[in-house]
Amino acid sequence: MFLLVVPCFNEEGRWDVEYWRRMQAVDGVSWLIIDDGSTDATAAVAQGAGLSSRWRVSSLPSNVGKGEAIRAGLIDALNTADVEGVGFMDADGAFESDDVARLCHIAREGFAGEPPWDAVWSSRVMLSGRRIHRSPRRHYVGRIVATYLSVGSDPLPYDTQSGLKFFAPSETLLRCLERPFTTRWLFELEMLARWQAVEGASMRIWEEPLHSWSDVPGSKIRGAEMVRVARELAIIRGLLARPPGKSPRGDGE
Ligand SMILES: Nc1nc2c(ncn2[C@@H]2O[C@H](COP(=O)(O)OP(=O)(O)OP(=O)(O)O)[C@@H](O)[C@H]2O)c(=O)[nH]1
Ligand SMILES: [Mg+2]
Repeated sequence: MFLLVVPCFNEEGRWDVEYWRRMQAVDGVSWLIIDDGSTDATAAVAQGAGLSSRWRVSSLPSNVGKGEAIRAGLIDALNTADVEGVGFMDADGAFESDDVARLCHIAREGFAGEPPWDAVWSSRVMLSGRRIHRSPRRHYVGRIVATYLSVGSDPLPYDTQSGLKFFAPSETLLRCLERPFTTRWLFELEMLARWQAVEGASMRIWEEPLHSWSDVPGSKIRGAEMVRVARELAIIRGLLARPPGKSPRGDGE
């Protein structure tokens, strides 16, 4: 069974009952909805949406931010019996159930492969024939940020900020989640830096292009949160910086 954490902050307005019905029909996936101190009726709509025992809602007393809500959810998921994989997915309806099922399948095989993958991350790549509806502005901002972070660090996945990711349960993953994240929005990158520190090697990530993704209106990253993201970018760049003299291949060139 895979356990996916869904961070929610004031998602009442974007909640789509039919969408969550489709998600709950995905085989082998259980859901842990984390209501992060919402001030609207998110908790109630999420509670009402559960169709089986594979759906759980947990409410945090106050808003701690996406990274911390996911950290709490992943720790909870890793302590749940019979999990073969954990992960998280945005609550805004951007991902389709077919992709969730497909990536779950890839993760299931990859986590058991030889050598095993540590994680499967979705990627919003506008390949021909896919339905990736992302505003050009957000796409180009994303590319600039990715380039900024990759200069001077080891290679990063193409799309580090896509909100659907799976991880194989492991002691290393638990250790990466032990301490609170410094960042709210770039915690996945903090996880990569922690992984490197714990394992002495990069997280082995299989990145899989999505078939569908849509930019759902009502983004929470606006105004002051934009300023916070800019600050977090500088923090992350420091965390990911390669020690001087070390090439991405580690041969000192
Ligand atoms: N736990 C928690 N989750 C949050 C918070 N703010 C936003 N989220 C969740 O984070 C996810 C992504 O938020 P969005 O507002 O869709 O972010 P976005 O700017 O549209 O990002 P993309 O969808 O990746 O383009 C959603 O599941 C939100 O509910 C928060 O303060 N706490
Ligand atoms: Mg969104």
